[in-house]
Amino acid sequence: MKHIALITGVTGQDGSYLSEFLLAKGYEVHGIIRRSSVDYRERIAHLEGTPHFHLHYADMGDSMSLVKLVDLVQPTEIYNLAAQSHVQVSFDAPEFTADVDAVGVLRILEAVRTNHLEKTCRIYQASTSELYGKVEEVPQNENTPFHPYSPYAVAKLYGFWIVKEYREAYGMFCCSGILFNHESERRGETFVTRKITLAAARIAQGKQEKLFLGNLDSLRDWGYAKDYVECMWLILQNDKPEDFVIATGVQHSVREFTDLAFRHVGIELKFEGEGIDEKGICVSGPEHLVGKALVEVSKDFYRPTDVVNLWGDPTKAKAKLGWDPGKTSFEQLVKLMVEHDMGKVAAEGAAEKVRTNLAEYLEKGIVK
Ligand code: NAP
Ligand code: F7E
Repeated sequence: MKHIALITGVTGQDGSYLSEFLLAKGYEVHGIIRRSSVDYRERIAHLEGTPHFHLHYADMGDSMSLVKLVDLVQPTEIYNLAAQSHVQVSFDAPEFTADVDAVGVLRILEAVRTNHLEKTCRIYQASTSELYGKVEEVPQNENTPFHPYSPYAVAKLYGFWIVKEYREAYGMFCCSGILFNHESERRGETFVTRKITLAAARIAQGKQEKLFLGNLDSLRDWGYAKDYVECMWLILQNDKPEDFVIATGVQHSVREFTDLAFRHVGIELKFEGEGIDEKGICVSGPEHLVGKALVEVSKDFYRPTDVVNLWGDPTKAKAKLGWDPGKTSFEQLVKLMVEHDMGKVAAEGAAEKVRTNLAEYLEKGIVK
């Protein structure tokens, strides 16, 4: 049988890695892109023009475009990764987030039903550890109760339940991967890990003075995105449609991530003070930085409600899918991201001004 995948969110971090993974497996891969005033498809630029990789305009807010595309492509697998995926932004744009992250899932399911593909097309839904939100149990597994704690999480909860409903009502092979945070050198630059690794690289190279962060105590289970896309595929190859928690089973704080990232660029920090007054002071490193506060806390990066204790239990994925949650360690992840960003910052050259502006906007909290 010919394997044909349709990926929504193909231009995102996960979409780009998943495309590479499926192409290497011999799939024909189709991705959805949206029209934008700047043609910015950095993460998949290297794939464009390769055989079996096709891009189509559509939008998660436009049912008709999805119905027509599913008819054209006749996918055997759909990976629904498209989302407004930034939790803090979901407080500023809750209605858009609900439309794309909640109703968008329904639109994909209905596009499959409208084209009578419910018995031949398997669907993966990008669900999230944010469903656990104000956590009721640590660590979290497939049986932990949900307590969503942001407009993003509430929208994703609808996505989770509508997938379950269509599985039971229509016998469709549709499943949710409840993925904990996964990062990479392709991670969006306003998520905390990438913001830290880029800032550490810029500070080390004299291109940024300070890094402003929000809640340093927040705890996350961070994995490597490249390892996680394999699991999305494994979930669809399982004998029966089931939901899975995907996580490393190891937890660290934002402060620990920051400390380690700065160590990799040769800067040792000592954290002093509490809450909004906490600062990361350089205690060893380049002479001109020693004694300076390189990390400070800004209330601009605090959320109205924040999820602070995520820690996943990947036992089921390990046992049933044979997936290895320990493939890339936390230390390896931080190292590979920092090394990548040291190279990127060094190469910025002509683009430096634009990047510095973004760094400045991030510092001032204009861009979150
Ligand atoms: P990402 O880098 O932010 O990518 C999101 C993708 O969705 C982009 O391709 C974006 O397109 C697309 N998109 C947004 N709105 C759209 C719309 N209206 N129509 C069509 N496409 C739209 O996210 P990611 O980190 O790869 O995450 C992939 C999925 O997993 C998301 O659903 C996210 O919520 C979920 N998730 C992520 C994590 C994580 O830690 N990364 C954990 C759990 C779940 P543009 O490029 O045009 O903006
Ligand atoms: O925040 C804290 C922040 O924005 C992580 C998405 O992929 O993973 C991601 O959502 C933690 C939070 O990711 C800053 O308050 C401190 O507690 O990197 P983040 P997220 O909110 O966990 C889940 C699983 C998804 O599903 C989402 O799509 O870090 N934090 N200071 C900060 N966060 C940001 N962004 N910026 C800061 O300055």
